[in-house]
Amino acid sequence: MSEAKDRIPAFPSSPVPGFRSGFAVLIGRPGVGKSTLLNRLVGQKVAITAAVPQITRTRLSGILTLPYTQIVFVDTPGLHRPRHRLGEWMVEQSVRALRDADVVLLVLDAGDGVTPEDRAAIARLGGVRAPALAVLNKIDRLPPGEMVARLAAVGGLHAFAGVVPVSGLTGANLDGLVQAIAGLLPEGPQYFPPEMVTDQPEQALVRELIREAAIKSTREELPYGIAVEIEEFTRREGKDLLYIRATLHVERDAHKKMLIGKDGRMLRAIGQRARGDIETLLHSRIYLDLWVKTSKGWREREELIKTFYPE
Ligand SMILES: Nc1nc2c(ncn2[C@@H]2O[C@H](COP(=O)(O)OP(=O)(O)OP(=O)(O)O)[C@@H](O)[C@H]2O)c(=O)[nH]1
Ligand SMILES: [Mg+2]
Repeated sequence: MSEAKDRIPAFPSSPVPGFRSGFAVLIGRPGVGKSTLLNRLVGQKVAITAAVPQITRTRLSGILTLPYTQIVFVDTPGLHRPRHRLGEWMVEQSVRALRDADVVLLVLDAGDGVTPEDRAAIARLGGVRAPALAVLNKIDRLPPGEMVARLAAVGGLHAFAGVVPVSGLTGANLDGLVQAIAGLLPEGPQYFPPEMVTDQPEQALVRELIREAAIKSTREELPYGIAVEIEEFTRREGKDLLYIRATLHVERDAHKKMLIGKDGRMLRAIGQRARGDIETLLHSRIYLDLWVKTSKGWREREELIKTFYPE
């Protein structure tokens, strides 16, 4: 049993004999669709996604509880070659998650073929004891008739326990994926109550939804240099209103100007976009108070990374 599991008290219930449970860790190069898959598998948006790669920054879980299994999916930042301290920290998050895996899900993009970055991600499986499934995602992008050859090519890359074609976008064959994972998990208890969908506290989900709104509203290099810090999160009694004050940190003054926009238009648009998502998530009216601050070169600064992403 891994250390992580030793710390989690088993939920007091009596699952069926032969119940299987454990951690299924999603890894792969940035942008292959790990977070989209996670959201679809647990039926709720627990991770933010975007058309640009290197979006997920921390490990986070999405929990699927079925009558015969409980799978704790662990989403990770994409495995890539880091260019700054934040990137190194992100890759460390992925590598640490791999150590606790019961099953590894190595995700590939069927539309792209196998890239050198995919090969580098697969090479990371060398030291991992847990069985690995290759998950060939985005099969909706694959021309008809190419599936068999593609599955065979992927199967030849590593001693995978299986190769499973899916689409996180359309939901195709996700049942097949869940069955393949359950078949590789050890027998074990239900670690979490069935209604629990993620290990992230509300404030972390809100922080990410604000970051996603900022990413989707901006372009070029700006999305990568944004970090969100929640400064206040209070329920205004008697008003059915949650007051959230958050600061968007950027690396340069020029970026601060861009994020605020002419007459504050950009920041207002980000706020509107985020507010809708947060209200859906929390089923509550919110007042969102956004600020922008330059935190010079924060992606190279360990102390700031730790402040923005406390463990
Ligand atoms: N066509 C298609 N697009 C998909 C599918 N799954 C994900 N995408 C798209 O791929 C892009 C990246 O998806 P993410 O889920 O953010 O990818 P990721 O692997 O989590 O990326 P990082 O967090 O940056 O490592 C988004 O634009 C998704 O909409 C799929 O099955 N089919
Ligand atoms: Mg992601």
